[in-house]
Amino acid sequence: MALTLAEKILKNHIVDGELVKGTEIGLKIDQTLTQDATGTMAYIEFEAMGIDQVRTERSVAYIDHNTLQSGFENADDHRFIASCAKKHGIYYSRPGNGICHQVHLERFGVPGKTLIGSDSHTPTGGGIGMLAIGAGGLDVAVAMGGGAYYITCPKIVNVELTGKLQPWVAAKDMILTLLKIMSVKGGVGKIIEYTGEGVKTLSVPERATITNMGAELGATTSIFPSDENTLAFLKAQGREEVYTPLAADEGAVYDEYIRINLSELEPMAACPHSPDNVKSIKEIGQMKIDQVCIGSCTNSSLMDMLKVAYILDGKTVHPDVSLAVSPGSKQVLGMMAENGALSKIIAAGARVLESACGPCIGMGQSPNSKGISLRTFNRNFEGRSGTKDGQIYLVSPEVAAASAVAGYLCDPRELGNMPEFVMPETFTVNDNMITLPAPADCAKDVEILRGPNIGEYPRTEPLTDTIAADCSLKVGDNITTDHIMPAGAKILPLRSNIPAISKHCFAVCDEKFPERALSLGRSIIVGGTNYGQGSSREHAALAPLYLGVKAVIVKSFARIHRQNLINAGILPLEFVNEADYETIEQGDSLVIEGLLENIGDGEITVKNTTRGTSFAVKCELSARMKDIILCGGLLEYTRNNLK
Ligand code: MIC
Ligand code: SF4
Repeated sequence: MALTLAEKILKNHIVDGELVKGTEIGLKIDQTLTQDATGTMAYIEFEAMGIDQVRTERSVAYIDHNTLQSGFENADDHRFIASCAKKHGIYYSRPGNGICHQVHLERFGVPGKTLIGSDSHTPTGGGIGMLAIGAGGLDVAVAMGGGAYYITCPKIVNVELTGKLQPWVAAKDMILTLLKIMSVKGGVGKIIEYTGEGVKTLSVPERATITNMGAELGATTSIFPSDENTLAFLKAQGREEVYTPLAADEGAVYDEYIRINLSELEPMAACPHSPDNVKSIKEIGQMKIDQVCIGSCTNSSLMDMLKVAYILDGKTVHPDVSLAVSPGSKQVLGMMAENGALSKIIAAGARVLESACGPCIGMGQSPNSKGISLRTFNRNFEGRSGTKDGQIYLVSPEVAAASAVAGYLCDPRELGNMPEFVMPETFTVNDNMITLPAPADCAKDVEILRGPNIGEYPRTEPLTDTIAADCSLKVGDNITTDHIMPAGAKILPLRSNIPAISKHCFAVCDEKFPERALSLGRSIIVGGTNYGQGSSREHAALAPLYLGVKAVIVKSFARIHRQNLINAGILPLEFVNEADYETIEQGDSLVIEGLLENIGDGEITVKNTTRGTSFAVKCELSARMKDIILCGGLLEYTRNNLK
């Protein structure tokens, strides 16, 4: 039977279940990555599992998120992760070496392999034909220990690309266009697979921009074939030996088809506060801007930076605009220094930042009040920039640089002819910021360096047959993990300390929530559709767990967050009739009975004793997930199964 590329890789890695869409499958994971904001928890969890050495082909720990060291916390976390990496057989990418996804693509990714990462943008690896999936820290810890990673066998959407991007129109405009078509929930339960004549017109960095932002569609992952462009990229990285050509079989059948003609695309922007609120630059018009930020794992490759340098060359950033540039990796920054691009960017007045996530995760560069900020990033959720009323627009590097000079949102096609930007035949390779782990026979002597801010995994309990608790919070549709567990420079240093970070849970929606939940002891959250979209941060489940949340009842969930709730032993319940959402008010007392018998496939009745009403919810779980929930979460489940 003719297979799609994603199906081929799934088939090569399936260790549990069968390739039947909608059923749960377990995959063998070849590579893992962690970053520092999710990494400390992942290593605390790995330690709790009691495994000495990772059992993957390659596991890498990156430091890229929490690089602003305004207290001891982040530096302690970096030291902790470095020592765990050394002890357990993990490569360690030091702070300054770059953003995990950019560096992983450059130095470690292998076409046809599986990768899971404790970061939702792990699908960036799909740019070189990897099956790369974002997951919670605990799932990554289990995979590091050699355990399978479980997903619902996804539908496969074929995006057929034809034509070629016109001058000054970018890969970013393609993925923004797809977001406009599919929305932030259009990809849930799906893999997006790119095919067609247009594919070969896109370089690996361009493909990686597209697979990176596939995360915003809610997709399980996105993937491009591995072809001569992949070979050229790997060769330029001195890694051609890992290349294998990969593509879908002729006649492969997909679940959905979308066609995009690259030649017809134009510069686009995602308007506040959602990546799918996409309009063309023309439609938005000449809007005055306050800030421009160029970088992030979506758009910080050397190619992106060369374009920015070309646009800024000989110009000055507009006096009313602050321009920040963060190249994606030490390799990118180093090569920009070598080829003169960096000095052009500096001369124009850009504020050059270290190679890290930086402003993308609110680590500095928050815009002014009501400030309009153009960013080449992937998320513009409310408050994520660190300024509550900041107005964030997501654009291509071309739009960003041209607008930084103009002082208003402008179409880069106004710049006239575009020179051909070519990827260098060789990248400058210097892996001196990647520390190798200790040899396995010396590993037991490596001491784990734990700072005082590094806590423990919160206590979990086995599921009880009845949950009687009040609704401590009712929220609407498309709640992001940035609402549930905000990030930013002030809160991120608390990622290793669940009691402390829990004080900020839902701060964007309701600052009183943590206090209220704690005083209730146990409670239930009610939400709308696509609840938990965005980041993979398991803190969005661990903080509610610590605050006593026993169940979350919503219209629908985002994939990674639902899994994180299950992993934390919190019941993910969905309304059978969405209209019942309207019958509940915050503060209502709810009683859920018969759980032990009915979770898995049955309908469960929830009584609202405040209003004297009742409604049905469902909790579809595979047998394995049911066992996880019954024993109080994945950590307990893994411990039990290791015995
Ligand atoms: C993000 O972009 O939201 C993050 C920060 O990279 C997260 C991970 C985290 O919260 O640490 C993600 O995308 O998973
Ligand atoms: Fe870092 Fe932003 Fe990418 Fe998340 S989206 S990994 S914060 S650069």
